[in-house]
Amino acid sequence: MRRGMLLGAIVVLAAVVGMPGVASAGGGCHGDVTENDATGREDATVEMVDACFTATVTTVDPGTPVTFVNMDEFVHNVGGNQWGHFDDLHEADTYRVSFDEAGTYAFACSYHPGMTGAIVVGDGKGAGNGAGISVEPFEAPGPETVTRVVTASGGVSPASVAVAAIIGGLLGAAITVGLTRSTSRKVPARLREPI
Ligand SMILES: [Cu+2]
Repeated sequence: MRRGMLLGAIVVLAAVVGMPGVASAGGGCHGDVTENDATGREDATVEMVDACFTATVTTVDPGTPVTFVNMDEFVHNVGGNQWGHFDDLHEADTYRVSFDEAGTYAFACSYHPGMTGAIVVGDGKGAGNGAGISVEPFEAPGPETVTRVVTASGGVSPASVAVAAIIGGLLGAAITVGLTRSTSRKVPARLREPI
């Protein structure tokens, strides 16, 4: 009974955390909610399969490392609240994180609608944010072990990457100009006078 209510709250929480993103054609998670009780285990794995986090909800003890692994041929990411791996995870890429404090840690992939989930740590009662996690440095597997293929049916299209790069470049230029201007305003006038 209480577990059912908790699960409902988690799904709502995950939906709130979910960000609008690039939806691939026919993409998104349309599967049922799945659960994995990994309490008492030394580690847990959340697979990204068919644009779904599987299991949707994984329960672990505090401090248990959780490995996210992308089983799809297209990219995903793991966006949490002050934690996560927001860069693209390609096929076979993994992201490992340990949740040190009890809480409900919701997450979502920004590319795929409905691709949400949560890690319930301990009794699930806690802030559930990045203040209580430890992350191992991300290392992409070498090219000899992974064939990275972004298919037309999933992931980011080259066009959207190009648009994002242009927008990023413009933003960077605008910030640089802004910083330069604000810096020049801070210099006393007498120092800017020719000697
Ligand atoms: Cu995704």
